[in-house]
Amino acid sequence: MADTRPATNGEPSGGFPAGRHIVKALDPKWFVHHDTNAEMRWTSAAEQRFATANDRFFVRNHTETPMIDPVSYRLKLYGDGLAGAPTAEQPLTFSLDELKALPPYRISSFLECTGNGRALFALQQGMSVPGTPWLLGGIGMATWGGVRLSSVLREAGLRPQAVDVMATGLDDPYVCGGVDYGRVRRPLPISKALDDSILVFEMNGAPLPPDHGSPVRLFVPGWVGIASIKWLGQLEVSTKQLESPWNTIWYRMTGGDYPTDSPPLTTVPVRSGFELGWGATFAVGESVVLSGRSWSGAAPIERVEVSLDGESWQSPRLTGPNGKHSWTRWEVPWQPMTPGGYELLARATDKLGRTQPDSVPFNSEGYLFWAVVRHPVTVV
Ligand SMILES: Nc1nc2c(c(=O)[nH]1)N[C@H]1C(S)=C(S)[C@@H](COP(=O)(O)O)O[C@H]1N2
Ligand SMILES: [Mo]
Repeated sequence: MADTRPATNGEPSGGFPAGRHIVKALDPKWFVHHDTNAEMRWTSAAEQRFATANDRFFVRNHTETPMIDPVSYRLKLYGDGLAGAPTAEQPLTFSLDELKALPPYRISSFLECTGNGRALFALQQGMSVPGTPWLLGGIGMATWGGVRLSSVLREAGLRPQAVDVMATGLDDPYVCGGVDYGRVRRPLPISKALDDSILVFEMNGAPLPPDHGSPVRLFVPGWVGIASIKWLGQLEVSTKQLESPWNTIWYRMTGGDYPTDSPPLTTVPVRSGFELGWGATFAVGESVVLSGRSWSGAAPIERVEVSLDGESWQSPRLTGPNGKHSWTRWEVPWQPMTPGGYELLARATDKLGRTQPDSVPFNSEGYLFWAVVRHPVTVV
C-alpha cells in the first residue's frame, strides 16, 4: 500500500496545510492532521455527550471530498443478482427523493477506521508499519438515519441467488505508487447487506455533511470503516463473489503469523480509550475524575478494568447507553500523590467474552490494534 507515512512517536502537532482534501473546518484544537485524513482528539470527546458532533467527527479520505449535487444525484443499481439483470450501462436508478420515500431507519453506532491505533504498533510493541499513524482518534459515534439497504435491494428486485453487493464511491480514483486502483469500492456479503446495513442521508439529525459522504453513504454497523462506502454511486448486485483491491490487497491481515488466505476484515474488535490528550498533565495531589469509553463491533460491553498504577485494577461503573454497536462510557476517580510519568490502562470485555490482550500479533498494514493501550500522562 503506497499510502505510506512515517510512524510517529507521539501525538503529531496540529497545523493543517492549505489544500481542500476535507471541506469542513478542522480546528487543530479538535483534530490531528494526517495528510488527507483528520483524527479526532480524545480531549474533544471529553467535552461531548455520547455522540460525536458532526464537526468533530474524524475524516478518512483516500483522495478528497467531492461536492455532489443532491438534486441531480442518482444511485445506480445493476447486476445479475437483480431481476432482469440490469447492466452497468443501463442500470436502475434512485434519486434522493425516491430513496427518502422508503421506510425510514435509524441506528446509533460508532464508525471506526481499520487502522485506528496503528501508531501503537510502533509505540508499544516496537513494530514498524506503514500507513496513517492514528493514535486512537479514528473513531466517532453518531446516529445514522436513512433507509435499510434491504429495502432498496428489494425495491430493485433482489433475486435469492444474489451473494455479494459491491458498493462504489463517487470520489476520484485512488492512485498509489503509480497504480490506478479505480474508485474506492468493497463488496459486502448479502447476509450483512440484508441484516442491518443502511443507506444514510442523515448524521445526528442533520443532512449528511460532504466529508462524511453526502448525499448518500453506505453504513455497515459494527464493521471496519472501509465497509461504509461514502458518496455512494453504485451498487452491483451479483450471484458470484466479487473482488476489489479493498478486500484482496488491503483490509485483510497479512504478514507476521497470519495465513496468506486470511479473510477480508469485518467486525471491529474490543477497544478502550481515555478521554484525555496523549501525554496529558495533572497536578500532584489534585483530585480528578478520569473518563473513558469502550466499544466492540460484536456486542455491548460487559465490563471494564482500569489500572492507574500498572499494578492494581478497578472496575469502573459503566454509564449511559451500552448498545450492540455503541461505545459505553465509564469514570474513575484519581488523586496522584507522586510526581512523574504514569501509564493509564483500560481493558474492556464484551458480552461475547472478547477481551483486550496486553499485545497483539504483527500484521504488515498495522490494522486493528486491539491490545490494552498504555496511555502516557505526567504528574507535576
Ligand atoms: N468513497 C469512499 N468511501 C470511504 C472512504 C473513501 O476514501 N472513499 N474511506 C473509508 C474509510 S477507510 C473509513 S475509515 C470511513 C471513514 O468515514 P468518515 O470519513 O465519515 O469518518 O469511510 C470509508 N468509506
Ligand atoms: Mo479506514
